[in-house]
Amino acid sequence: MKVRFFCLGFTLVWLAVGCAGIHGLNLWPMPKSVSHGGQTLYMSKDFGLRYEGSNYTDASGILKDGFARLLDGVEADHVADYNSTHFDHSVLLQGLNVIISSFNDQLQFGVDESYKLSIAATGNPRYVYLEAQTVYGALHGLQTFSQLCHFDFTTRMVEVHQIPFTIIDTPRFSYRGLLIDTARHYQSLPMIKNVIDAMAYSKLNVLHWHIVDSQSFPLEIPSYPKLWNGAFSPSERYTMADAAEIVQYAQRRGINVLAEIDVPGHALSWGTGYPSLWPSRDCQQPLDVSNEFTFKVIDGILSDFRKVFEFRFVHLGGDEVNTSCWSTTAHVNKWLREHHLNESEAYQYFVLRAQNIALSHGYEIVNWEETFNNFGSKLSPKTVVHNWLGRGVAQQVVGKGLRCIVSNQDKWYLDHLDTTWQDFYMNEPLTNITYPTQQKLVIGGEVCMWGEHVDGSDLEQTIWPRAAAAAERLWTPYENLATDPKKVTGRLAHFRCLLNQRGIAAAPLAGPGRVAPDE
Ligand code: CP6
Repeated sequence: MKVRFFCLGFTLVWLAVGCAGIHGLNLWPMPKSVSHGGQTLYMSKDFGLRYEGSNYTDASGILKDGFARLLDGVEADHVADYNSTHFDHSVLLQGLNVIISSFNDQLQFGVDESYKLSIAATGNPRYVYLEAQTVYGALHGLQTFSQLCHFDFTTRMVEVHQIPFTIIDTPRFSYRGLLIDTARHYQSLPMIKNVIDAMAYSKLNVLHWHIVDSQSFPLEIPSYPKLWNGAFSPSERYTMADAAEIVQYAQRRGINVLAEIDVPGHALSWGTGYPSLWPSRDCQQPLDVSNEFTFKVIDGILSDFRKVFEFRFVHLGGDEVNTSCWSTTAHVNKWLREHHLNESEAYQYFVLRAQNIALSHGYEIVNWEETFNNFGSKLSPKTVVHNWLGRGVAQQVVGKGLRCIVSNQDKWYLDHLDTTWQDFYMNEPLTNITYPTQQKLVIGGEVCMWGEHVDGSDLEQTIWPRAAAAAERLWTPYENLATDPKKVTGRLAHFRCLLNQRGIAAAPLAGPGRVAPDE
């Protein structure tokens, strides 16, 4: 409730702020190709959605909802009614005509996200045309169109400039992620939805939900109902229905949810409800590798996940595992000797066994890069290696034929407050990867909002606008990206203003004033 009130307050204040400014097309992220003229049209009071030339029926209602959000976002309900005036009706945009080829509204990794958006030079009545293979491409087209609409507060009209135009667009990478961490600080459902909204505005398409960690286990697991005894408090928990609500909210905006259970490290909170998951009271992590119950619990969690988290991938962590207390705990040590495993072999055994459980539930796997660094050749070919430590790992991963997600901490960690939006913008996932077959294995990148130092009071302004800078890197063709971030400052400042208008507390770009002067 507090969060809702907070955001509403911002919305009301920001509504009074126009995002006028710089000439030209202030699109973010920049599409693949844009050609345009200089005519202006005005959105009709009855601006509507139609499907002429398409058999698409929008059975899911996803497009209709997206269109309603578009109208809401551009303040269409505040538009003056021209029917009662002597307004020249030939300059009115009557509606949006959408043509979608595929009836399949299932969201999955690699879904076609391309679209074409255009307004012709002439026509009576005038329409915007949006063509896409899938409804998810169409949603991106709606986002782009929303950025072309400007509400004029004096005339109370939504203006669309630069007509005629044709925009052809498709993402550079199919995985464009943002990590949130609900274990170090709980995040409310409205706040998570807010993050999802802003992801949709910037065309990010994977919410990596780092749900649990050592500090807390906030998620209900029906198979093992005592796991969420590890939550901070009874109110700081998510039911499975909550999780399903988040997944559905994200899906209807073209965003997949990548759920993570980080094992065997980062899992201390699991033992609050089931202490036998700890090697001992003195050694509470990593999870007890010698105990069959550990793998039963992982199996139970992933079987419950499968009912809610429909994305092709599940993230199994595998980072920062300090195995030393496996050797110093008597019963684990005995087990290691019986199985002829040293600590590092036991770590490998654990990760591979967890991988097999995930595979048995029909998931492909994402693991943090330490798993690759330690035993890359043993990983399932269905593994995507998630880089975080440094540069150069992606090159090695794709060299071994595995897929990779880039999140190098020196540039794409949002918890590093001294990393600037320019750093985020300039981080290139394909650095030193030149063979096209290897480039294809880099499925994308992800910015990470680790939760140790953020909660609902500062989450949004810590994420935005820096995550949006990375979003353009991941969306826009390499050839169209600025080599000097100064060239995009005005456009990003405009997008940040748009986020503010839509109720997202994005921070200012550095420098005083509404637009940072020259940085
Ligand atoms: N939590 C988990 C973290 C981090 C990782 N995993 C992390 C490590 C170093 C930095 C930031 C975050 N907080 N589970 C590493 C992937 Cl600098």
